[in-house]
Amino acid sequence: MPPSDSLADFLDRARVAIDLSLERYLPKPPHCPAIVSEAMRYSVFAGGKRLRPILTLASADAVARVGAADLPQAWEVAFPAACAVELIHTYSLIHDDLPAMDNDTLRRGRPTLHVVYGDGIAVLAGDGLQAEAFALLAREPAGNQADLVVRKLRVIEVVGAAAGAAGMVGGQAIDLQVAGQAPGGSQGALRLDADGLRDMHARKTGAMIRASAVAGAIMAGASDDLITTVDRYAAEIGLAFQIVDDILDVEGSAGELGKTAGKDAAEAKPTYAALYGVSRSRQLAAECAARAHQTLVDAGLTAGHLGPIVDWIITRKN
Ligand code: GRG
Repeated sequence: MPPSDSLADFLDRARVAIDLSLERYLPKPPHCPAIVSEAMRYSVFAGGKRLRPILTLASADAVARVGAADLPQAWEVAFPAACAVELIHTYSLIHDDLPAMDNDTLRRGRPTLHVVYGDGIAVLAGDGLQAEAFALLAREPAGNQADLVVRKLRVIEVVGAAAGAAGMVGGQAIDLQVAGQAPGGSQGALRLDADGLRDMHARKTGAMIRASAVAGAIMAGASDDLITTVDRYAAEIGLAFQIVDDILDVEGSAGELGKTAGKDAAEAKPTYAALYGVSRSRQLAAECAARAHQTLVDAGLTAGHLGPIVDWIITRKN
């Protein structure tokens, strides 16, 4: 990426390249049954923002700009990880929309996958996307140089932990308990205070956002200190992302969001908007954004797109 490109240019180019690679990486007949290939593609190419893969690429790019790697090479080497985190994210949305979970019929502006293909194929498409993600992380970039293999293994560990029981799966389990859809303790549905809400979101949404950014830094060859910086930055934007998501659920329309609006309030879900009100929630998101920027400044990681991405997350409308 040329040093002068704007965030809008970066997002455009990244999205085109991500979509081309996702198409190439996803299996198709005769390697898999047509229905699995079609179902995976239905959700993967439904028009998501690509935030997580963009974070992977932007982290690799930022790390390269402070000299840890060659710029075009950093982008190339981080690409499979960028695509893998989007596959895992898409799987999580497919499963989240199932009747057994959030039971939603609209996602990314389209009927949800189970509405079109049925619950069974939706479960399998999600399972398949997750498995394909880890196969991709292990396979690419190809090569048996010790350094590359070590980076790939580290990314597999980071992404696996973020997607797993301590991360996204754990957060989703808490969400089910809160919704009264899983045993939540002696009192019925689990109730969350502010710390509990933060913890649930740190797992459910935050863990994969952190892993996406950290994966880019690792693949680009960042030092442990830089990886820690990227992780701290991503923890702040992960929380900001969730707070904004809660505000958008109150203020956005289904047309803008591409998903059902007003669902949190209708189901009396604990959200930042419900707990703090919209105005205080906006302040909290702005505080996260300020801390994310400061983290970059303190580590001298201000060149590139990580800073502008913070502002995109705060001002997004979908
Ligand atoms: C099923 C294990 C499992 C986990 C599901 C991510 C998730 C966990 C559920 C999604 C529920 C939800 C709407 C959470 C709010 C934040 C969020 C993850 C929104 C969707 O992410 P975006 O806005 O979506 O990045 P796009 O479609 O742009 O990729």
